[in-house]
Amino acid sequence: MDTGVVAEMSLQQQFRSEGFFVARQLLLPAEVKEIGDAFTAAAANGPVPGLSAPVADAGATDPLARWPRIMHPHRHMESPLGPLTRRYLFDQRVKALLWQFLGKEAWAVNSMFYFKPPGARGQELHQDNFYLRVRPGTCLAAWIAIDDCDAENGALQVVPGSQNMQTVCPEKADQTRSFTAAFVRPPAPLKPMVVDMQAGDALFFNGQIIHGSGPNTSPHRFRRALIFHYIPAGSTELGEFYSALDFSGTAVGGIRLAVGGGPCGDEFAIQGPH
Ligand SMILES: O=C(O)CCC(=O)C(=O)O
Repeated sequence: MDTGVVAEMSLQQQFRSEGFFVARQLLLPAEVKEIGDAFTAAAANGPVPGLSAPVADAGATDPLARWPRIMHPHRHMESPLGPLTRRYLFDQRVKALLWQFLGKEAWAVNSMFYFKPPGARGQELHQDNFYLRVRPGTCLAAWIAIDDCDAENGALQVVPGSQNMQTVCPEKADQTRSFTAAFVRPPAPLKPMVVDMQAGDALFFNGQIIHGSGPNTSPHRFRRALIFHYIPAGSTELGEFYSALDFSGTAVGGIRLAVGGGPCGDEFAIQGPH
């Protein structure tokens, strides 16, 4: 067996056993800058009509009222953000890693951009497949850091050991710390771990692992991230709000609508099905 095959097998085994993997410097600095500049310019005058998802409970002084997340930019080919997002959603480097993690092709189902400005609330611990409802198996996220991130500016956290948990019904989150309402309490003795990342790093994680982020407590630093969700090719069920594209950008038909899906992370004033 040649060493390349050994390396690939160990990456798949590592992802399957740990449920997450950080691909350091997956994107080049110029690519990160292009993405960050494009989304920031699009929102230069405030939320982008049709793309930004207003945070329902954000008062006028909440930084998320000014910088809400952008949902599904890949669907908006009328905006410069559409083609740009698709370029990275279907990027060959991402595709190659997904193939190694899944052992098969992936289909893309979601894209989001988070600005997370200074003072913004985070997104409490949750499991993605609670929202995406993929069957059989689960979904997979690619979370690409557009700024360096750490505990101060609200980096992503994962709970090692939770990667094979069933999807559980969440408790209520602390609304002063999280703009989304669900909280999945890690079972003892598991604890969240902050994943320090540099701009251009990509964190891949499965849809069962508990993850989320704390508030951005930094006075000046944004914590921007481009986030994609994928499902294994051949998935037969997917929640509402999502639709699948293969890596050529062609819509995949025949996937049943799962019961109880919704946007990833219901907000406080929008009550989800649970
Ligand atoms: O970026 C964040 O703060 C949270 C993102 C997240 O949890 C997700 O995309 O599922």
